[in-house]
Amino acid sequence: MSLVAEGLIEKIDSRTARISVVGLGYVGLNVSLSLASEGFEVHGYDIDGSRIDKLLQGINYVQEEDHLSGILPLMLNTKFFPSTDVDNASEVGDIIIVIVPTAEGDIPTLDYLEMALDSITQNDIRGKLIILESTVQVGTSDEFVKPILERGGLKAGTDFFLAYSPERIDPGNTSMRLRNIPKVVGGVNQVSAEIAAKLYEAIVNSVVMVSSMKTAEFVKLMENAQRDVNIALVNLFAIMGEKAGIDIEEALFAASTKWNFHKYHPTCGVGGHCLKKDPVLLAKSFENTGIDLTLIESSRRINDYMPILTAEKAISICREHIKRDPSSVSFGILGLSYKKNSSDSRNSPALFIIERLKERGASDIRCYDPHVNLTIKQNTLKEVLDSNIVIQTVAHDSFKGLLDNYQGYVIDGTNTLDPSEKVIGIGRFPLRGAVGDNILEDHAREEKTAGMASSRE
Ligand code: SAJ
Repeated sequence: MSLVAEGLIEKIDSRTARISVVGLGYVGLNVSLSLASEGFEVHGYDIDGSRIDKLLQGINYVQEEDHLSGILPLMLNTKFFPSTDVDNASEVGDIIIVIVPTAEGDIPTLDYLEMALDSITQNDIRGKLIILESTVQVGTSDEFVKPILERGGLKAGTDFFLAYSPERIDPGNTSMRLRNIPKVVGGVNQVSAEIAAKLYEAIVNSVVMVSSMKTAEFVKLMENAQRDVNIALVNLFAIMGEKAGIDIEEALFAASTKWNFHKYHPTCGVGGHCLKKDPVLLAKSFENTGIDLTLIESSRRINDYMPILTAEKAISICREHIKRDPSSVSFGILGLSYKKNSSDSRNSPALFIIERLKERGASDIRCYDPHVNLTIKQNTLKEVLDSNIVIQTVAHDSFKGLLDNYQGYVIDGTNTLDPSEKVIGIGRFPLRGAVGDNILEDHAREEKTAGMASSRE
């Protein structure tokens, strides 16, 4: 190992290495404050001045990561120094971690990454370690990042060190924090990976080194593509159940008694930032290779269809049961975020359901979600419960029991309510007694187990 590399390792061991983190979203802020809490001097950079202003006032703007609110004031201006002056990142830091967005909405873009790299190359990066955490197509670190950093004639792996380590933070997941989520790390060469691993060992319980940056990039995209495809498969099972008059939750409950059946739940849609984008990035990584990517692409189509299917259930209730045109029926949307107990509304199924209802003539659509401060106008809970049809799109803990006395029709986009003549789920039918009761307990037990399993990691 070169003297320079040994010097960096020593600085990490002695906590004298100065760290620059470029990009202070929920991941960058988590990484910055974790490193600062471990004694490193961390300079956090973001081009968004309002974020820096908030941080300088000790305000944590990441609602889901409220545990950071207690840490920020303790670290501010002692170990954590927020700034908008990104061009300074590589002047100040021995190690620069780049965690900037790689999508505009759902559209992949490297514009922010290029801006960050242009700032980093304003200064001499010799002897420094640069780590990319943002989710990117396979090959981006080698074919996009490395050439930009080598522009001045430097050689990655010897003049400076370069690694890739995918972020895995799940905002709001209190049982899985940065420390207990294994961190995958790949380097442009072995020594780069070793230095990056040494840094992460200070803030995570386990580091998983892989043999290259593209392997680490591939791991991240695999994780989310696998999840998206599995959710699509269970949604397909639910659509089959609708056709055959088979209750999907009863069938899933029975199937999951097989030792290696992995259970997912059909819902009104797959929202969020990760699962919409990452499978697309994986497919784009292998387009023009001749590989048949239909599985990934058709899974996205199935998951994108679920909000349509949910909205159409409400439309058919208007026609077949209420016997009124959708334009003269009121719809209540219970839930605007994309997953349980989250305030994040990115790609929420609710938004696509509302869009479809409007396309089908609905005009009286009322929304309520106390977790979400969306720009779209929200109504009161009472107004939603006064609707002719309620569509529950997410199973917030705070929604438990809200519909117990509701007399109208319910479309249960969460499959957590007991189905009946007036409570229509996704691939659900009124059940015989026993199995129905077990299913709800099963949901709760499964979520608890999942939480416990992950906290054991
Ligand atoms: N969903 C279903 N059925 C399921 C599971 C999820 O319809 O069986 C829906 C959810 O309702 C939500 C969407 O899919 O709308 C995404 O849910 P998610 O639990 O995958 O949550 P995300 O999108 O926040 O995924 C993140 C990812 N984390 C990172 O990329 C670092 C993902 O890899 C994690 O597996 C996931 O959190 C998690 O496990 O919580």
